[in-house]
Amino acid sequence: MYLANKLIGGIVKTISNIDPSQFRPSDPPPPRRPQHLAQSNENEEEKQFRRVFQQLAGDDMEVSPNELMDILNKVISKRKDLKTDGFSIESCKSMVAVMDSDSTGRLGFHEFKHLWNNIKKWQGIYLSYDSDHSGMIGSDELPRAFEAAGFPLNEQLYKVIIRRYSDENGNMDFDNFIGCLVRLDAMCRAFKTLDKDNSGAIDLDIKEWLQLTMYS
Ligand SMILES: [Ca+2]
Ligand SMILES: [Ca+2]
Ligand SMILES: [Ca+2]
Repeated sequence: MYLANKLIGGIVKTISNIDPSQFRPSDPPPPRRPQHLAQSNENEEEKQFRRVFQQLAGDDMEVSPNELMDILNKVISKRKDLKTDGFSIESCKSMVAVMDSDSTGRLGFHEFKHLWNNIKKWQGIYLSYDSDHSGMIGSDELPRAFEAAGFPLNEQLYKVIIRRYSDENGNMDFDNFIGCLVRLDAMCRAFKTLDKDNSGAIDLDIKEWLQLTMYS
């Protein structure tokens, strides 16, 4: 714990104030489109992705948290440049929950594609901000990685994130990094939607608050 505190104290970049207008959450997952309409407008890349998706999703044509966990763990087990102890079912449930725009409890093609593209984007950031090539994002690498992902936070919030998502040495592995960003991204997007006048503050009653926090 002493070591972790020392490392956390070593974060160099400090932004004194958080400005939500600087957050760049990803676009919301698209609403469900009629299948025939969606398919006829697809380009070659989308068609190819759809074929892969059909194999992954099985007969119901939707990806469940368990299927998502299998896919992600299969893909990352082949990578030697990023450390991970594997995606847990809890983190996959949370990822499905925040991407499930039509509330089926699973990810349809467009929801899955949206999540997949975000994971690809964040994987690129993970690799380029792992400056010492340790395969993990250390507490000194974290602020710039999160800033690059569109979330310039302050020192206090980085500490909270490190306590929640990093190990006792202040290192965040790949599945924790993705799990954290999926959640942060969803919360910031929800905030922006609720902050209609862009004041940087929102007014919630208990029901809205619980909906927002229990959702992810
Ligand atoms: Ca992990
Ligand atoms: Ca769905
Ligand atoms: Ca590193």
